[in-house]
Amino acid sequence: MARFVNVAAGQLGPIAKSETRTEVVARLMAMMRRAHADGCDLIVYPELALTTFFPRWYFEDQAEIDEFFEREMPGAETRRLFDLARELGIGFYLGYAELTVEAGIVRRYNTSILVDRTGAIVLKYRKVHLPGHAEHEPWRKFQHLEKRYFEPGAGFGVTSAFGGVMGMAICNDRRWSETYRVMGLQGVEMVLIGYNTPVHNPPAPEHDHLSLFHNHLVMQAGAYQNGTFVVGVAKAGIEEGVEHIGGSCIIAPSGEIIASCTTTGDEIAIARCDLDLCNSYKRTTFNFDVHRQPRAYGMIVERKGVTTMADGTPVPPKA
Ligand code: CDT
Repeated sequence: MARFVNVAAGQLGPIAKSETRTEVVARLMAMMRRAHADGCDLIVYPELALTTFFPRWYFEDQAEIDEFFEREMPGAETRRLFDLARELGIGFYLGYAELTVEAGIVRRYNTSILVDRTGAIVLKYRKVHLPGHAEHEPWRKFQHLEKRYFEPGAGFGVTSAFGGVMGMAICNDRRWSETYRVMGLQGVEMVLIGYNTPVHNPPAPEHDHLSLFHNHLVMQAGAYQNGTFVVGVAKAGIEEGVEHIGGSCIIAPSGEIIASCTTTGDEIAIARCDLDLCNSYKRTTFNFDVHRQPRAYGMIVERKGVTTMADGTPVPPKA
């Protein structure tokens, strides 16, 4: 029997620093209603979808930073989203900043959750690849302080939901082939990814004109090489003076983009995904059990990175 998931990429336009959680949740709910009216089973929202992308600023006051974090999920403002999901019978992926206390220690993560049609959280993921830098770098036009404000998560789990095997990643994770492969080895059939990607990369401005190309390149490769759907969803547009790419899209296991957003505002793009399309890739070209050679890949986990350039000079630590 065919297994279809009707999925919506729920792209957000910019969120101002002054915008309240209540206002943002109202935007998310409006998109959820639209996705449901269009017959969707699941809507995917961006990374850090409840606030502006605050790691662009250096804050000294921890209390000011913690204003951007959720202490419970659902919390007072987000409960309405869960209630609507349950009422409509639609699931969602939501990215947010998570503050939690583990064994008496405060921990902060860049997190996403997958919520099923009953409003239950069925999977939680904490961003592994935190980009940017940890120290104040005022020379930049804007900063990227994820390494200061979050700690990395532990890994990439998957779960059975929506009739298939679902996995999650967050923004910078999508640039790393390991992200998809670890989930591919667990049989993932749909990888959900929210992102906030500035067009301008201060340490490498020569890449700026390629930012949309790279966005699609990495997600299309991840989909094809692992025989999985990928749903990539942006917070787009000019947010607090910083331009972010859109380019939200749904990618088939063939690597082809089958639906995409065309604006940089609040917009949904929808695709009817036949999860059984994954099988022809997983059973042939990317039949891991038949073709992979783990003996040859030891360095992937043994070595973290290259410390010396081809000419013998140290790799400069640019973030
Ligand atoms: N949010 C996030 O992870 N953004 C990064 C910007 C890095 S600049 C190349 C991203 O990978 O899109």
